[in-house]
Amino acid sequence: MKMSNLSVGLLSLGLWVAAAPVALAGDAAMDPIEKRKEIVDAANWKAMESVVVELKEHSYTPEKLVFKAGQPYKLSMRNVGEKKHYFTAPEFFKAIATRKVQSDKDGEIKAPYFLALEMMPNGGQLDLYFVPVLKGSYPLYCTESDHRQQGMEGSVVIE
Ligand SMILES: [Cu+2]
Repeated sequence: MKMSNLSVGLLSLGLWVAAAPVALAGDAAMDPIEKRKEIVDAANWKAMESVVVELKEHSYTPEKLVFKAGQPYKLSMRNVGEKKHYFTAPEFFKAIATRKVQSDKDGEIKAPYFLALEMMPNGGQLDLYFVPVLKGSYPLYCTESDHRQQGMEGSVVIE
């Protein structure tokens, strides 16, 4: 009885070890939320780097954001324009472990991931705290009105 339990235990362990590298290399959308929480909890937030992106009619500055996988970041998104603007980047949001989004005045939201963030005109700002996980280049665009057609798009790269 004990031998058989041991065998089953070793077999399970063997399967888990074999499966782990596959899971790490897997698709972002398939990563369990618990894994993202572990990444956020394990990150050294004292070594966090701050990056600012400004939104206005009709552009992102800079239009290409580059982050290093595994490095914790605060990305401050500032709307310096006179219309509202979106930071829409669903594939990027799926490729990161999100800690929270914070507004200095209004509080913070903790969620496993976002699809789009909207900043109000004339100084609206949201800060995204995250750890980049999956390397790649992801599209960024504004879903407000015809802004994307007017050229309001960019990219977010994790390297
Ligand atoms: Cu816009």
